[in-house]
Amino acid sequence: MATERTLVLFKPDAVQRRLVGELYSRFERKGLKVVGLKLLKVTPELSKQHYAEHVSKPFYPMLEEFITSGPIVALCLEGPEAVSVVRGMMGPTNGRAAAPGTIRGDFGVSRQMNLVHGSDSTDASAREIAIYFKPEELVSYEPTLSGWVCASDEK
Ligand code: IDP
Ligand code: MG
Repeated sequence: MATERTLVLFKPDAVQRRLVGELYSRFERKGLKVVGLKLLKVTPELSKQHYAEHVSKPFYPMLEEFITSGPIVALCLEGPEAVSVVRGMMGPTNGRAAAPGTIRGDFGVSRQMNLVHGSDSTDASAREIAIYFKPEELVSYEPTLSGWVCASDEK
């Protein structure tokens, strides 16, 4: 089992709707370790870097307008298979199609304003974490409760 790091963003809609505490709490309760955390505003340049795969798509101008429209919270989360665990907690892109119990299913009805970003592969997470965090901004530590989160052969 691989311990992975993944990039999570609470998008401007999550911050403006005052859902940051709620969303942070979900990842905390899941047992994922927060190793990086910051509040920032995404610039158009940063948006193009992050969403490089989408820049040429018809929806990109609206996506850039949205993601740069207010502060976001960026997190680097760590845990066993963290990339797919987080994607599962988020639900599919469109909040209208996302199942109850997922973040997008519980809090949203939009395809664009879907509250969270999560890396979709370990290649993507490595690239995206480096966009949002300097190496020294990521904190290594052993949480006191880690022995109660999963067995030693799952770490
Ligand atoms: P994901 O966030 O579930 O990985 P992607 O397809 O990578 O979804 O799209 C990135 C983001 O772009 C989505 O989270 C959403 O905010 C926005 N987006 C995706 N598809 C559309 C669309 O068809 N119209 C408007 N916005 C979209
Ligand atoms: Mg994506």
